[in-house]
Amino acid sequence: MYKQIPIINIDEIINKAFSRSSNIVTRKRRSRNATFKFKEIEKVNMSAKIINASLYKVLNRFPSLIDGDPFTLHMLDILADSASVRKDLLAMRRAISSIELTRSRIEKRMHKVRDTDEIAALRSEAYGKYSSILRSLSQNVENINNARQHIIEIPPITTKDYTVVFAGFPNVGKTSLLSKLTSTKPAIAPYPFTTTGINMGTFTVKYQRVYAIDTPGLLDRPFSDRNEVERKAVSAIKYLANVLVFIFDGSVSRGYTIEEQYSLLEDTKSRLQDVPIVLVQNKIDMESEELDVDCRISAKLGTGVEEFKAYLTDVILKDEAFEEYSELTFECEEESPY
Ligand SMILES: Nc1nc2c(ncn2[C@@H]2O[C@H](COP(=O)(O)OP(=O)(O)O)[C@@H](O)[C@H]2O)c(=O)[nH]1
Ligand SMILES: [Mg+2]
Repeated sequence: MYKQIPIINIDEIINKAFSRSSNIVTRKRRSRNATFKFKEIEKVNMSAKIINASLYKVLNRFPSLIDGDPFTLHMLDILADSASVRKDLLAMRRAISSIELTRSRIEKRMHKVRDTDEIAALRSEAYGKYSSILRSLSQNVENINNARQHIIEIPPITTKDYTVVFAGFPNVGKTSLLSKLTSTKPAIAPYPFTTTGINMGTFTVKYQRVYAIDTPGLLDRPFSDRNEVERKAVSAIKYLANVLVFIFDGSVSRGYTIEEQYSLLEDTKSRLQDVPIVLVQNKIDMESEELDVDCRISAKLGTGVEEFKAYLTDVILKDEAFEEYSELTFECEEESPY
């Protein structure tokens, strides 16, 4: 989602601005001096325009640090020093204003001058000032480029997306069930804290897109066993989760005791905001202990999967947050039926 943020290269911006503006053509017939003056003024204007457009391209594609998405901002806070990124972006805005101010002042002076040498000198003064304004940004640019590296790793999902989060110990069948639930093959989205990324699929409830995510290595372990980075990664998921699907394995082959699994459930619940929870017992095709849950399934054989989908859909439809979300997205559905 943020991949379109360009990498800033000051030399490139300067070269582009000055070389393109040197190709100005004019068809209007003027005296030689007037043509010269016209072109020099155009160079001053056009190069400023090119420079500022390049800077705006970065600013506009950066997540807004004022009213941006809470999940994205939380991620940015974890991954980079967002307070300093804010300052760097502000410095860029100031540079844009300085360039524009310089341009308008020098343009005015150029209009008053006739002597071609003086005009050329003013044009070169403008170029010099533009360059030095840009060069004074070099530290900010370096910081912004570094922050960009982190930002492009943020999964393309936001707080506004209604999201079902899968949790449970490793091997209980989270990924198996996720792929049964979603209409599209789950994609692996990058998640900077895990080497594996997160599994992300979508399905539809009442014409609305719902995301389902499985976070390998994160919501599958007691919180106390997690390192600092993983804790932060979990804290970011809090902003996404609308429903928690917790999967138990009660089969004889289970790697964890039932008590451990309930304790992980409590642990996971306490890390998320107050969201509806669906308890699922998987692997009932194997000899297993019957647990007190909402759905008993075999993701492998498909037993109970349709019932699980119906149950989950019902939970989602009863969720006030989903109603609000539907109202929010109703007008901006991407796929038009026409
Ligand atoms: N017998 C049986 N095996 C299952 C079932 N669901 C998943 N598995 C197997 O359990 C293993 C772990 O499943 P996976 O979905 O990767 O678990 P995750 O680690 O929680 O994502 C895989 O070998 C699956 O084939 C089930 O309902 N019955
Ligand atoms: Mg998995």
